[in-house]
Amino acid sequence: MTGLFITFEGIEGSGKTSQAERLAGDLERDGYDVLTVREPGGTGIGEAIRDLLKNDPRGEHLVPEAETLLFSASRAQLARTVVVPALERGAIVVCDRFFDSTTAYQGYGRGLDVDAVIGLHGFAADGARPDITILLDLDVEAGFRRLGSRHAADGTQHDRIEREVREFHVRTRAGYLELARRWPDRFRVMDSARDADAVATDIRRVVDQVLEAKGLSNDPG
Ligand code: T5A
Repeated sequence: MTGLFITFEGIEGSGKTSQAERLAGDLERDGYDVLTVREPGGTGIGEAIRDLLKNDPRGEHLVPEAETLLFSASRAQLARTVVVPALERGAIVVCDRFFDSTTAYQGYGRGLDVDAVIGLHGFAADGARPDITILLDLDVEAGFRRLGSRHAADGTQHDRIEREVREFHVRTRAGYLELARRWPDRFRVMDSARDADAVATDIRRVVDQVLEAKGLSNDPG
């Protein structure tokens, strides 16, 4: 696959959506062919699964294994119909969460066998593997303070996973950091407690290095 696959990961409120949108906008302005997607979702089927996983009362009865497979099912649809075709045409794909979310949340957070969860990813993702994964690391309390402000501003409520106990989110954060240690070439850990502009500058620097290394940079300088 000739394009560049960038994923954003982190706990609730760590700033993935804001930073993914910002990076995609900056790259588009610089003339790159960019596609932004999110997980779960990004396709009609994926968005239906997203609703079931986040907001549908029937989701309250999901067992962890079924939850894992539903996230993987959304990914299977997104990878084959959107991500892989875009990478094959040479685009930059910016994805707000991908398979590392399943390892962190369902593996470490729920306590499933981590290597069994990782074993699902190749099949679900059709072999798509991020070139670079930006892990926005943030303290759980700080993430929930940000989410609280956003929910107060837009009148929304915590979804099913946001309502999980604090320890679940602490395990998930620690799991992400473990994954970053396991795949240091792919992960870049950013301190997301900082000002959003500072985080965005660091992200762009990292992405420019990867574009350069893959021979995809359109910067003549
Ligand atoms: N999930 C997902 C799994 O359990 N397994 C899986 O395999 C997958 C794929 C998805 C849920 O599903 C779970 C994880 C999630 O619980 P979602 O709505 O996509 O649900 O949830 P999140 O991805 O967590 O999105 P959030 O919107 O909750 O958080 P973000 O994207 O990390 O944060 P963002 O950018 O929306 O920012 C939150 C607030 O903080 C502010 C923003 O303006 C916003 O108000 N903010 C900052 N404030 C100060 N300083 C900064 N640096 C800031 N950056 C952002």
